[in-house]
Amino acid sequence: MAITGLPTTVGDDIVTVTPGSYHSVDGQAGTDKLVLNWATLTTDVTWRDIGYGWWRFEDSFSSAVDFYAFETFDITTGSGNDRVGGWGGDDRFVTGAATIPSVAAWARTRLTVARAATCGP
Ligand SMILES: [Ca+2]
Repeated sequence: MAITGLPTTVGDDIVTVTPGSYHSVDGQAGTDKLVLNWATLTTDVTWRDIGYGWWRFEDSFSSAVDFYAFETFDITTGSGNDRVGGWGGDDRFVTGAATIPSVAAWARTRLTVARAATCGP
């Protein structure tokens, strides 16, 4: 299944996304976690602000998720040159080659980088 954890509620939700599909999900109220199990991807995963409080993780090829009102992230990406982030919550990132923005903002982040990592703006 490409996405699990739906429908979201006003309580705490965990939504998990796997590769090969596009989804749009609103976490609603509560403390919600978005899980990306994208370890098999060989493409570059990025994230960006798409407006009105919505953000998107995508690989610009086969997989994307638009999300709103998620507080924490558990992100696993593949062998691409990925650039991902969160809000400084209790997140987990497992990447291949990674660029991790803003070191100071990551004091509470548990970071696991499988191979090369670069810290920068
Ligand atoms: Ca929720």
